[in-house]
Amino acid sequence: MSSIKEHYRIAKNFYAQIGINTDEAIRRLREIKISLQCWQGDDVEGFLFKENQLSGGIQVTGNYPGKARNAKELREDLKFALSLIPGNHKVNLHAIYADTKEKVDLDKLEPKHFASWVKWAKENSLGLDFNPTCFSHVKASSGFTLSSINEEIRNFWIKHCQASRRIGEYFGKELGQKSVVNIWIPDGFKDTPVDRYGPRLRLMKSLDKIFEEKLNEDYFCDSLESKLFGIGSEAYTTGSNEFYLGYAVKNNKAICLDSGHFHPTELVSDKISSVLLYTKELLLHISRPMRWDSDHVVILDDELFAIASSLVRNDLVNRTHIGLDYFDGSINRVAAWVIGVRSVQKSLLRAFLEPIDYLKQVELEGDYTSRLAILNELKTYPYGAVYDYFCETEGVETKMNWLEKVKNHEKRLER
Ligand code: RNT
Ligand code: ZN
Repeated sequence: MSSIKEHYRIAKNFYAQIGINTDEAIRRLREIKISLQCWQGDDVEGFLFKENQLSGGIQVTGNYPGKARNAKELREDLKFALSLIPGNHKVNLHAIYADTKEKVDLDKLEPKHFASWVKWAKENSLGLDFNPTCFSHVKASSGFTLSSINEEIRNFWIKHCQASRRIGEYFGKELGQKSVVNIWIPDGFKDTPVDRYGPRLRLMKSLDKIFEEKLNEDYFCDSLESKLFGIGSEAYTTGSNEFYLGYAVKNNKAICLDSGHFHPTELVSDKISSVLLYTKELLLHISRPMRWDSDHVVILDDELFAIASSLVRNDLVNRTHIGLDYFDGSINRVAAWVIGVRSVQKSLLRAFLEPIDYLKQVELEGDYTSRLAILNELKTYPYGAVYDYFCETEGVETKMNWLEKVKNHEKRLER
């Protein structure tokens, strides 16, 4: 028996003693798709406007060699990353990743400009999500897009977002699974504005126009992402949390919670159970903020465990789309994906391995001593052995063995 199997047998016993079936936990984990952000592969450059600087108050630092320079390389890298991750997943595209020889601006994008992505997704049994790119573009140079005072600018971005929804619908139809179309805009003021209401009123009206067109929502879902501040928009963002939460509840849209978009003491893990009381679906942008919305690679930290527990303990997994959102150019970019996705999977697995009904019961009885003691003991239960077994059964490298593959691949890479 391989040591992985042997360790699994022991772990299975550990969990059986607290009434948990590890096979069932693996089965549940296998069903969860995580959306890999394509933009980690090339430092949010995209293919449409290579000459444009990344703007919108987001930033990638680091110049690790080997970043993808075109669609072919980006797909190769994504495919390689996915080969080191167990399960079936999705890829999250931004509009600037359109794969076309045509010189096309964002307001004129059509599904056909993403046909090669769809073909590739089909070949690799992947889902696709989508985002309009409301930054890194001349028409976003004032720092305002959908809430701009300039009607022509607003209309350009409205058209871009309308086009994006059609692309999302096309993805869903072609791939037989829902595509999430997430709108995030960078709009905001560096210094304290006088009029805080006007820009929000304009954003509300822009969104109303974007969502006017009735498309088939079996294939896609609209989602709205708020942000507290960005670089250059420290004093005010038009798209605040309150703004989008109100809009989403009123108009039946999904909310996107990005773990880097709140005050450092405010936690997304505690927002999930409130948001999903009022919206039918949620998108998570799992990120790792360090002192600010720094978009570090997601790792197994307390907040990731708390997010996973929040989804699993409250039975909210089925209404949540899980995506990653970080971009680190200082380490191997394929490794960055692998570390993030495997971490999210492990956090979910640990949550699936909790005796939730029992914990809820002791809580109900007011036995907070047992709650604290058991939760703390569970932290050192052998869920890693269960994850390794999951990897092995899916034909994926276990433990840190995937790293050697990345290193070998890197040596051969001629970029
Ligand atoms: C920016 C938002 C947004 C972007 C991506 C590239 O702070 O998090 O989601 O990171 O769209
Ligand atoms: Zn985000």
